[in-house]
Amino acid sequence: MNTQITELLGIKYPIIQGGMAWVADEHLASAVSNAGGLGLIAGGNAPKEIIREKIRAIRSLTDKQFGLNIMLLSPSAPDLADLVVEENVKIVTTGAGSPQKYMEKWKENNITVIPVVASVAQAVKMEKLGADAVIGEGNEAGGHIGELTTMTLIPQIVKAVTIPVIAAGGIASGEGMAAAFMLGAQGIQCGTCFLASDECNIHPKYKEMVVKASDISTIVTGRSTGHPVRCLKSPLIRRYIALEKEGESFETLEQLTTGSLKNAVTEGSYDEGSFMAGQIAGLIHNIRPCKEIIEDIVIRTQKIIAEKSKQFGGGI
Ligand code: TUI
Repeated sequence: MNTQITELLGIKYPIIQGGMAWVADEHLASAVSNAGGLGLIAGGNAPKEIIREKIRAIRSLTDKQFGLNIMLLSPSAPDLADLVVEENVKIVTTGAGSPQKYMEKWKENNITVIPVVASVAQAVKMEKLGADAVIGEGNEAGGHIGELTTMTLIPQIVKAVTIPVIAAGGIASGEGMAAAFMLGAQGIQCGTCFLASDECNIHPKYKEMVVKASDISTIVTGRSTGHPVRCLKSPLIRRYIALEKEGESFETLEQLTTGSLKNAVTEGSYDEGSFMAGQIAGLIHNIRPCKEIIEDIVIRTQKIIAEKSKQFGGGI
């Protein structure tokens, strides 16, 4: 399955693991990379030295390519931007903002930069700044999201830029990957399906919530504050939504969710956790090794593309 993304990144399958803060450590990232995808360590809000250790640790777990995801809203972002250069990390993805001020330094150091974007304007801006590819993330995704769906965002970005586009948001199967290719993407990024993997070190309660989720199990908080975040429904999230409807202040709402992602990941705290996950959680029913998750997606994609081209391919 060769595409511009497998070529660019030197990987077997064009499947990138999402940069999930608190979740994506060296164990998950190395499992994805060893299975032929691109694993990423998430910087999140972690201090530089903690991430340095994770980068050094992953090198003993895989000899394949891996990357670091930098969440640009984080106070650690400037430190982590330096760290990738210091530790010779060759691939960076960014989220939740523009990496403009780091681009020159990264490009000077031959780092492949792939920003996550949620609109055409952001994608065009990233191409101008020298990004090597962009990840277009639709609002089916978990965590911090934009306005558009994957179905509408991807073809519009593909039309507007010449760099390769990776589709994210709502993809966890061959059907989803095949659809992404049809929309013009050269690869996919998946987060939610890797939450339900053996190698993911989140609390078992979090995995159970993903596996038991249905199509309507997620909800978006923070639309009123301008920080929309998609999570599985839980007591904390219901409290948040109720307060948001009452017009509660930005500060109170922010305070309510401070530390809540950590609560979900490390404690599995049903009452106080933000269990970020995408709308595709309803399709995920088992906890499996990353290798099986990835190979299933690839084989299914190949099978259905072959079937559909037989069905629709000839006779025009
Ligand atoms: O970043 C994500 N998803 C995330 S980050 C995160 S940690 C967090 N926790 C609590 C509150 C907020 C964040 C959880 N999930 N996805 C990538 C993504 N990036 N989605 C949307 C964007 C984005 C948004 C605005 C990218 C760029 C942008 O603006 C660029 C510009 O030009 O200003």
